[in-house]
Amino acid sequence: MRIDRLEAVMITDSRGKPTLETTISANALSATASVPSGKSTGIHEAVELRGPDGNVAEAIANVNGEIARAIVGKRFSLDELDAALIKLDGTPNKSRLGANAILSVSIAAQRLLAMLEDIPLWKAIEKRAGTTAGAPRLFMNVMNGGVHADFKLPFQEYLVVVDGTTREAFATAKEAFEKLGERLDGVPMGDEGGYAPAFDQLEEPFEILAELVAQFPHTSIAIDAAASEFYRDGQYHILDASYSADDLARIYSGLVEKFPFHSIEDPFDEESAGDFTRFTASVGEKILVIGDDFTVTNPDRILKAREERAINAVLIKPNQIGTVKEAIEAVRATSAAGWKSVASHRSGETNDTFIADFAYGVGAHGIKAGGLGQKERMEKYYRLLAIEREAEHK
Ligand code: 2PG
Ligand code: MG
Repeated sequence: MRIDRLEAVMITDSRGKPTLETTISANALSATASVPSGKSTGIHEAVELRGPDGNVAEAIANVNGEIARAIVGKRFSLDELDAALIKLDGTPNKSRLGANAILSVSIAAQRLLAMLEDIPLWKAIEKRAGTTAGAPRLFMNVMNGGVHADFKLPFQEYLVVVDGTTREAFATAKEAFEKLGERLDGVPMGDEGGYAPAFDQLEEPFEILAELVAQFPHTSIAIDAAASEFYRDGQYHILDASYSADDLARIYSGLVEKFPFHSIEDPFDEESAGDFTRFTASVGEKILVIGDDFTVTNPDRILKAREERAINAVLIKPNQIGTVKEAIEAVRATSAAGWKSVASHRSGETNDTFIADFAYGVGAHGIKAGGLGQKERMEKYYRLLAIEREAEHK
């Protein structure tokens, strides 16, 4: 496609923080994309360009200036465009132009090409990635803790995992979410649209979740520990106590024995590969051990994790790496290791639903799109439901 126009503007995300929305045009058609923002970010993530007060003025100026000058009026395939953006930035972590600036262009272009080809976005992603599309399991974050809720709960996310068609899975997840709401009446919402209760016993949220999922078929539970956030001076700090990695592994193993677990994400600090490896060797037959901050959607880091046999599933967040091309490569590296991919939103979200099309298009094992208490999260579920209808009528 030959790009005719490119323009970024500032919008605000679900936390009220600024982010960018970029519109790209070709052949009298336009597509828009906006990018999310994480709070528990991995240290090896691509760099989100922000000013000291969190503004994205420079990232917007980079899209409207340098990037527009480099791509408007020229013809690109999607992979050529992403490669050109990576080259133009010239840094290993996209710190010069900003991964937020680059990703907004990369996603908008992917969306525009699907429009030009008159196919659904998920279909265009399936074609580009060479994958088999299909409905992801829903990993719905029903209780928010960690940095997403002032550590009222020690782990960052307590999720209900539901298998099945999106229609069935969403109906189940919604009913479970509402049931939990009756129990946690009056409890505030956390960053990802789930409940943010405070319990002082580690097992209490798991007892509630186990009781909840026992009422529904095809359900299990999961956590994102986001352990880097409570790791200091070689110790893991949970509910006023501190634990070594071995102690923490024993805690997780005890929970996995007792409750119907599907997965644990980032069980240890992002730099503690050896602890991941030992833990995966001991529980990897039973549950998924998912890397997020540990792998940061980076194909090289996924390859390294494969050599170390550190995990057996990978969280895929396009904004951790900065282009759709590299996010697809991360999915490929994950599959090549024989591992599962779970596509994920960020804790600061917009109404953009790209991640739903991405998850469906690459046939991801699951998707994390948050709780039902926030519009930005609901949009992803509505899009998944629409995709399923599109796929049925093709
Ligand atoms: C995570 C994410 C998304 P954040 O850790 O998996 O749920 O949180 O966007 O804050 O990194
Ligand atoms: Mg995570």
